[in-house]
Amino acid sequence: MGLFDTLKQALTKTSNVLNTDIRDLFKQARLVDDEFLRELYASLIKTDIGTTAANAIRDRIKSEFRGRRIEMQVAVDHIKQHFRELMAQDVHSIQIAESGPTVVMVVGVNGSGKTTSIAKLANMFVKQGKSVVLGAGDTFRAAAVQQLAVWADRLGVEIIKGEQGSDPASVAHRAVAAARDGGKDVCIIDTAGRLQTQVNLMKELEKIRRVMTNLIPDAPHETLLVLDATAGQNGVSQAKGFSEAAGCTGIVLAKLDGSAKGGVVIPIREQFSIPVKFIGLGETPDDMAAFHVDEFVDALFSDSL
Ligand SMILES: Nc1nc2c(ncn2[C@@H]2O[C@H](COP(=O)(O)OP(=O)(O)O)[C@@H](O)[C@H]2O)c(=O)[nH]1
Ligand SMILES: [Mg+2]
Repeated sequence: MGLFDTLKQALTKTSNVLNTDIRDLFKQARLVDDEFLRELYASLIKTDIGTTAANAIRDRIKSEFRGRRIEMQVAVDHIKQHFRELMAQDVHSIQIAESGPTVVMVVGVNGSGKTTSIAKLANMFVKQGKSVVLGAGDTFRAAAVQQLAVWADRLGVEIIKGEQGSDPASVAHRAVAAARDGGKDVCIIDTAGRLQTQVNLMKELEKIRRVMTNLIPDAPHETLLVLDATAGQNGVSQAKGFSEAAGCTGIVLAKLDGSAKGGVVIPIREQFSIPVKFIGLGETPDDMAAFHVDEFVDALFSDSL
């Protein structure tokens, strides 16, 4: 299956909502009146694009077409164009270190998809011919270390672990040192889930960063915030505070395949100054794609093209 088909399949839940509603809206060419605009707004809102964006799209369709009959294809093309504008960003990959290993730290709340996303990133780097060291910095739960160890084994990459309950900063230190001293290309550090309100855990993140910087002055080169797309708009604003506090440089939007709320990319793009770098499309290491706005919008509306 090609990447676009994978993306399209992963976005089925969201695109079903959009396309079913849109097809229903346009059983025949529709007069753009208040009723039509209300229905359009309601279907947009279901995908979690947020009220600001849904209002903006409705108002633009209103000002362009009010009182006229509109064909579905014309309306879809306009809506897609609005989506593209609201999501607009360049494609971003991982920022690579100028010399020495690239250090990537992965943060977010519990269960958002951090460890799985690390397996996907490691897989991507291995396929690029790069050597990878993982740091099992979620020392809270033995199962978390085990989960990462299983991925490391399957992907054939090195892993640095600590005892359960040990200092995650010390694991991060050993992992970054192993990558530097072993001449590895990439070091990815897992962390325990946390909330911005957990002051000690936020201080712990700072400590993890500090030990990395002590070893490699410009590390971490990338701090990825993993967000769970099934949560939709809930939590986007809290995540923004977290992202700023943790110095995040990019977003991984995981679990898009399980979500009908794929429109959440819009409030994420509205509220975050950092780009969406990758999207999670399933549970295996291959189920990740770089985030391309045009491709994403095409996949969302693929059934009504
Ligand atoms: N369907 C789907 N499941 C995912 C994705 N990413 C993670 N998961 C699942 O979400 C659950 C939590 O993921 P995990 O990586 O352990 O989250 P963590 O607590 O943030 O490390 C696991 O069951 C993963 O298999 C994704 O992109 N799609
Ligand atoms: Mg984890």
